[in-house]
Amino acid sequence: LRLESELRQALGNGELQLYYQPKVSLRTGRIMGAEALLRWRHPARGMVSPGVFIPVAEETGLILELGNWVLEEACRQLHAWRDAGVPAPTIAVNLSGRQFDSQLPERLAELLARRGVLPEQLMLEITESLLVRGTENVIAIMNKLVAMGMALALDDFGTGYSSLAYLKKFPISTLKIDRSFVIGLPDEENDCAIARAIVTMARQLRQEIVAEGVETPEQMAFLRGLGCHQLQGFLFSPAVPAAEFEAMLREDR
Ligand code: G
Ligand code: G
Ligand code: NA
Ligand code: MN
Repeated sequence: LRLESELRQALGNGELQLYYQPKVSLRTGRIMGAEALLRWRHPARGMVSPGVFIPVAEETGLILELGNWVLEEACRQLHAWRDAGVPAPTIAVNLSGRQFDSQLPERLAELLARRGVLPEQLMLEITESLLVRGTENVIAIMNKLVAMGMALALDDFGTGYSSLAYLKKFPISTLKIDRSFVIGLPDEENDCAIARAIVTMARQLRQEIVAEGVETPEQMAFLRGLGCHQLQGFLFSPAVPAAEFEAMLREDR
């Protein structure tokens, strides 16, 4: 309960910040975009992990306000980068299932127009639980977002109850292989088999494939061998503040 009211205050206090973790092309080594990850700098507790406060926000419904703040902030940043002449990356924002209501497309259209951001610059990361819910309504919302020009990525792939068969049903263009399958590469046979199966089938379904949690050159080499497209992880960079990501972008171009 304390955390909830403190989080509510944090929203207005400027204690929240977006950090950016680069996604790197395996082919060119260049930065293709970044995932925006929430950080909460609490005045007394220090850095509170989203792993702690996102579940609280989801239970209390505060995730709607929090999610709107994240979308607003990502678009504000994209606009600021454009004004500063920084080559525009694609920023991926995590969406909770509860944010996925029928007003989402209109809200996003308004936000993009107000901030002067192209829909192609915003990617939305969703999780498998949304697909399992899989109602006609969810599909209709996804189709609208894609028709507007935004790309949808499926996060933490392989950890939930969906399967590769789901990918046919939903307009998803990017698949993110969960970190838990990347950890054991290339020594754990099971992880290798799972990663290989995901990449092989996803490539045939014309999906862009991003591997998460890449920490070692050996993992990178294995994923390259499989034909994975993009990598994200500590091997390249953790999530960093906007200014630091901007410096990485300038150096990259
Ligand atoms: O950034 P790590 O840095 O600790 O993130 C932990 C978890 O919190 C991840 O599962 C991540 O998807 C989630 N998360 C981080 N930022 C956001 C956000 O803006 N919205 C939602 N819904 N989840 C987020
Ligand atoms: O659930 P989601 O995939 O959105 O969360 C991403 C989480 O993974 C964040 O907590 C982020 O800080 C963390 N992360 C990103 N790259 C790495 C990595 O290379 N190794 C580890 N251990 N964690 C990572
Ligand atoms: Na994510
Ligand atoms: Mn993930």
